[in-house]
Parts: sequence; structure tokens; C-alpha cells
Amino acid sequence: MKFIDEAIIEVHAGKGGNGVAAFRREKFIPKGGPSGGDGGRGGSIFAVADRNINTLIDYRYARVHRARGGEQGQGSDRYGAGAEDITLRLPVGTIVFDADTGEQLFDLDRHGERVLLAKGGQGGLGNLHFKSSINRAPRQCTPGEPGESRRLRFELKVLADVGLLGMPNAGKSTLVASCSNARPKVADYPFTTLNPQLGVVRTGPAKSFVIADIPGLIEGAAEGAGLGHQFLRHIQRTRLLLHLLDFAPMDGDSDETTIVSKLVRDVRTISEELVRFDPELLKKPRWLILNKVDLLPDSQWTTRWKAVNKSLRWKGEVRPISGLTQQGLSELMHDIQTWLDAQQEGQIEDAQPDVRFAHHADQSP
Ligand SMILES: Nc1nc2c(ncn2[C@@H]2O[C@H](COP(=O)(O)OP(=O)(O)OP(=O)(O)O)[C@@H](O)[C@H]2O)c(=O)[nH]1
Ligand SMILES: [Mg+2]
Repeated sequence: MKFIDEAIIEVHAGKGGNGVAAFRREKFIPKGGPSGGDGGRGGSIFAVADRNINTLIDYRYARVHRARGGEQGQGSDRYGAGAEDITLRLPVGTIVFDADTGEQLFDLDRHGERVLLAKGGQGGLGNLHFKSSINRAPRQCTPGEPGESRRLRFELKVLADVGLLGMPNAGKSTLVASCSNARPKVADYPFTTLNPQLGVVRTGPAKSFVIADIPGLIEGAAEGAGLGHQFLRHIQRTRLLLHLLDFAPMDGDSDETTIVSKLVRDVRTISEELVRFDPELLKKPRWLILNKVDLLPDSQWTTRWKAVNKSLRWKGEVRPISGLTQQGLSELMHDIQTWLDAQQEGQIEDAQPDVRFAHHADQSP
């Protein structure tokens, strides 16, 4: 499934500092020579491809990136200091376009690849550069050059990191709408979702992942029941599956034993359909998400889960949440992020921290 993540930003490199005209003024030296220093270089803006960044979502929040100007030169031969450069960390695979002309500028397809997005202005020259045998007291100096400014468009083809799985009405779309920027349709009838949809979940600065909402699966999907099972291919390449279970099915007069056996059956049905589509899918890490716990009193879900798990013997992670009231949701998303991050390794050593995030502890070099 093609999903294009996109962001348009502005980059403004810093202006060079001005050079100055000054003369040596010392005791007993009545006419000192020129001593005006050069201005410092303006900060440039670079981009570096970093495999630890998954999406472009941060660049939809922070659209304008400005580097500082260089310092002015000063008297007594002192040069102005250069300004610090800024490095924007982008996901590997990002293509950079000039947003105004549409021209493709860079294709960052390698971890660690570093490119110049906007060059800082050169500092101006101080008058000490203009001294010559015929002009020993030059008053010339030049201003700093302006930094480059550009509007850029980033484009990234993304695949889902996390895939949702479950029966119709389990609350998959509600969950995706609560935790990501996607707005899938939600309704209280089965098969509301007809096509998979991807959303970006942002868990912190420079931290995000992509989640895929897919249609509900039912028993016999392999034979074409419901919407069939072909859409399972969209979660074949994900790294983690979230298996959503409606843990508070509303069967008015059912007793607890009936509900418990229905829940056990629901989980098994999905596992069986997974195997029938592709046995490899069953080996993929899968977390069981007990959804809609807002409908149950606090202690009931634990008791119910104990009963369900007597038969189910679930070995992996289990989380009670409510996609609707968002109970347990942000913890779950952070745990998923941590889990995904743990699978990736190799930070870029030479990348400077992005100044926008420099105050965040997790961005310290
Ligand atoms: N109380 C409660 N209701 C929920 C929760 N999550 C979803 N619902 C309701 O359950 C119904 C189905 O939700 P959807 O998000 O459309 O479910 P789905 O799994 O995407 O369904 P399909 O797309 O048909 O497979 C809707 O009426 C939701 O409002 C929840 O956490 N608590
Ligand atoms: Mg849905």
C-alpha cells in the first residue's frame, strides 16, 4: 500500500556578520593602522538521513527553520564568531524537492547521508584587508552576505510499522483516530472500514511510527466471508501486530461464562484466519489489546481476563485500553515506540542535535 508522507518547510540560513572599519588607537602611536575584523559566517542548514526517524510528522509541526547570523567584526583585529549550523534529521528515503520549482534536489537513501539545504552567508571583510602601499588608512569594509532561503518539500513513502487486527466493530478505527493523524470512519455496524488506511502516531519529538487500520476479519474470511482476507497483505511487512478484542461485548442477557467463551473463540478465530492467509503472520509479534474497558467496572476486566486466559494461555503482551476514552492509550503508544526503537540500532554519531529539540533530554548527543 502506497502512503506518501509529506511536509513543506522553509529554511533560512543565517546572514554573514558585517566587516568593520576601525583603527589602532594606542598610547604613543598617534596614527595606528587599520584593525577592523571580518564578520563571522552565518549558520547553514543541513539535512542528514537518520534511520531512527520514521516519519515526517515533526516537520508538520515545525515548519520554519532559521539559522543565526554571524557576529560583526570588531576593532583590534578581532573577527566576528561564526554562527552554529543547524542539522535537520530526516527519515532514510526522504526525497527533497524545491517547493517552488518542483525540482528534485536530493534523495536521501542512505543512513548518515548529509546534504546542504541552505548555505549561510559569508562574513564581510574588515578594513584590515584593504591596506595597501598607497592607502594605509582604508575606510572600506564590506557587509556580510545574506544566507540562502528556500521553501522545500519533503516526500517519503512509508510502510506501516504496526498493523491492527480484529473482528469487525472491535474498535480498530476508533483507536487509529485517537492515536494518529488519520481520521478513518467509525460506526457501530460491521465492516465500516473497507480499505486499509495508514496513520502516523507521534509519541514525542523525533519519535513516531506508522499504524495501519484494516477491515475486520471474520471466520471463513479465507473463503471470502465478510470482506475476505486479501487485505492482510497490508500488514505482512509490519513489525508488530495489535490484535484488538472487544472485551465488553454487549450481549444483553449473556452470562459471564458465555461471554468468556465467546472472547476465547474470537481470539482463536483471528489466529486461525492469520495462519490460513500466511503462517508467517502467526510468528509475528502480536500484542493482545483488550478494548472498550471503559464499559467495565475496574475490577471486572481482571477477573474476566483471568477466566479467558485459563483457556487461551496467551504468552505475549496484554493491554487493557479504551480507544474511545483513551484510557491506557498513551502508555500503550509509548511502549510500542520503545519496542520498535529497541529493534533499531546505530545512532548517527556526527549528527548535531536538532536545535528545535535541543532542550529535550532524549535528544542530547
Ligand atoms: N465504549 C466504547 N466503544 C468503542 C470503543 N472503541 C470503539 N467503540 C465503538 O465501537 C463501534 C465500532 O468502532 P470502529 O472503530 O468503527 O470499529 P472497527 O474495528 O474499525 O470496525 P470495522 O471497521 O467495521 O471492522 C463504534 O460504535 C465505536 O464508537 C471503546 O473503547 N469503548
Ligand atoms: Mg474500522
